Amino acid sequence: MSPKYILNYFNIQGKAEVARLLFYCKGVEFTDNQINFEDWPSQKSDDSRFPLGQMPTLEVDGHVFCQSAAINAYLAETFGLYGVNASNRLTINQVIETMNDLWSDYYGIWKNETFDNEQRKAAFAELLVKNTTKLKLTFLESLLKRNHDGHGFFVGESITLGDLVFYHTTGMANKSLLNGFPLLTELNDRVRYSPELKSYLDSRAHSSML
Ligand SMILES: N[C@@H](CCC(=O)N[C@@H](CS)C(=O)NCC(=O)O)C(=O)O
Repeated sequence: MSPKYILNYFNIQGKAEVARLLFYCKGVEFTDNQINFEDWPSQKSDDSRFPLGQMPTLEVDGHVFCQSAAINAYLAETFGLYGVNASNRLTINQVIETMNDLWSDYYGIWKNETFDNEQRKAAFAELLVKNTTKLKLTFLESLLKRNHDGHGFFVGESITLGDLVFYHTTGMANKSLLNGFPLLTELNDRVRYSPELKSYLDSRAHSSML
């Protein structure tokens, strides 16, 4: 029998969305406990559910776990969505780390309070054409190309954690991030319209960020 899973997070995509995608991808039942920002202060100090005073947390049959990357890796491994060997996991982890680096550049601009709207727009535009951004995307496309010449997923025959992190992170960033990278663009669509995720993504209501 499948354990009883409860995923606690704000009602945004943020740091819990990859875990949600893992559940939907595998069709595993879970409680998606979305907490409003207004309700959070009164719950934050409940250390039986939030040992670090933060979310996401995952409850598995009443046992509580923190840290989104650890939760994602655990669910992916449990659901068979973390590749079939160390070499697959090496590829998946390279995807995850590269997306983390890309995202931290992007998020750094987003949360820079010294920028007004025009300056923020200009900084995003600059980031999109920066050599270091292109280098990361070129690297990801080269990883993708090693499997089915880039017309499938990062590893194996179906979606894994690497594809989900890629899809989720590019979805939070500007669409034009992938301009000039046709294989990565196709991968995004492959995940978006996959039979496993299509109906969830069609009806997804919570926004990507604050
Ligand atoms: N390293 C943690 C960071 C968790 C984190 O920063 N959570 C934020 C939301 S994304 C949070 O709970 N903020 C509310 C608070 O700290 O009171 C993870 O990846 O899970």
